[in-house]
Amino acid sequence: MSDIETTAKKRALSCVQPSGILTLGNYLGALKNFKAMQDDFECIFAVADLHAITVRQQPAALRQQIYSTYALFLSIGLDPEKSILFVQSHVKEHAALSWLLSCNTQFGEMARMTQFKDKSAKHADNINVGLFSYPVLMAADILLYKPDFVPVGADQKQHLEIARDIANRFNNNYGEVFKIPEPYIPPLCARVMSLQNPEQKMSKSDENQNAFVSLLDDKDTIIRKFKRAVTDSDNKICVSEDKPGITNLIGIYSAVTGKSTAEIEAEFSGKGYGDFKLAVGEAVAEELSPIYENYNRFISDKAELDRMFREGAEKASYLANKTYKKAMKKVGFVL
Ligand code: AQP
Repeated sequence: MSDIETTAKKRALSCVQPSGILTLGNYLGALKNFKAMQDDFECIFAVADLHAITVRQQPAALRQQIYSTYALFLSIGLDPEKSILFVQSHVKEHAALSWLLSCNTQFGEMARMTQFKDKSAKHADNINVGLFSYPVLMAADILLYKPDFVPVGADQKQHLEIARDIANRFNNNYGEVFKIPEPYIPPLCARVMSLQNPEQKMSKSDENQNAFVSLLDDKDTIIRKFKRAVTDSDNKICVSEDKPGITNLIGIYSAVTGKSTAEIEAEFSGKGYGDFKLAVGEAVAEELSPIYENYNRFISDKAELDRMFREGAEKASYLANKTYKKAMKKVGFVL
């Protein structure tokens, strides 16, 4: 039996797509919390590579991004001794369970998903069936591991809801197989917006490199990107609905320094945007610099990463296979 099955801690699971180099948004909205969660939960973290191909990827770049996402997991402090860290495509049950669940999901449910609408508008030349049904694969990712909790940002609530709906329907039709997971909103969950369009979230696949800070940007690049961040022209540093750019920068500064909004507004009272942007850039660069150093160490040893991939996949497969087999049997397949 794997260690994870023998403890009384609640289980949490989360996946990150290797659809680019992870950003400050992924870090402040997800990874930083994952690190903290490892002590309180039995954690399972996956590099969701199957999801990445809903948008066209260059094969060489995808391969590199799978390694780099996993190396970034390790670099921020996710620990394969404490948590299961694995690559989704290495565990065949994800795609397999997704088929069973697809046959228990309604077309109309998928058509309502806002992410499908957003992504199909962005990639009008490639509105593929995978993009449409990707929440079903996400439901499989979750339900295979019977987690108690799934950490979610505001943008992902709808996907967890659909996973819960699908699980309930399956359990009602065939008998109890899946645990119904609850959302977990981490205490310090920041939503980071694009530096070029603060009405949109920061995304690693944004075509404008200045819109996001990558976890592998060097100090000068980080400071330059913050200098160029789109703001308004009234030069007052405060949180306000009509100042989305400055509000976003205050949120970022608060997340990396731990200072409250009121403290930040007081610190920069009477100062200009130039000073503030530089301070945000420097604080972010300082927060990310150890990650960058760790990353260089992990990424330079691919053989060790391959070994960790295998070990993670073995632990994940043990759990996934049990759930998958149970679901297959309930549906009537002969195993
Ligand atoms: N801007 C963000 N602010 C806060 N949290 C964010 N997350 C992503 N962007 C932000 C959180 O990061 C985790 C992993 O997300 P993902 O990479 O699997 O998918 P995503 O949300 O679609 O991220 P991207 O960067 O926007 O990817 P692309 O560009 O490929 O679509 C999730 O917990 C997410 O909430």
